Amino acid sequence: MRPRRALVTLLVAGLTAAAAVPALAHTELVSTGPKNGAVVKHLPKTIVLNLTEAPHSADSGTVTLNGTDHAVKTRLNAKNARQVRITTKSDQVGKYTVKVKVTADDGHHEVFTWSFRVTR
Ligand SMILES: [Cu+2]
Repeated sequence: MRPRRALVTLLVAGLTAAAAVPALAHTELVSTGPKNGAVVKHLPKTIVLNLTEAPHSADSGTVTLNGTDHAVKTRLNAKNARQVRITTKSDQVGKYTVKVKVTADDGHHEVFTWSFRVTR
């Protein structure tokens, strides 16, 4: 009987430790606007990235077309800290690649990349 009691104690300790982890969270991708692979008629004035957890900071964002960055400003949405917003300039046709760097609450640097196309 003694070994079994020891095992149960270890399991309870393990569960308690695991439950404490999400306080400082890594963040994961929920969705982007436009979506990866989307075809749209105009470069949106604002491009968004939605995450599972509010990051500590949105560090940079680029919206690249043929080597030129069309991003103006990258920041966290003041009304929704899980959303990164990138304002853009100079609507042109072509394939854009978006790259967003954030620092999660757990201190990890994370990079999200996707692309979409503008045709008309
Ligand atoms: Cu992490």
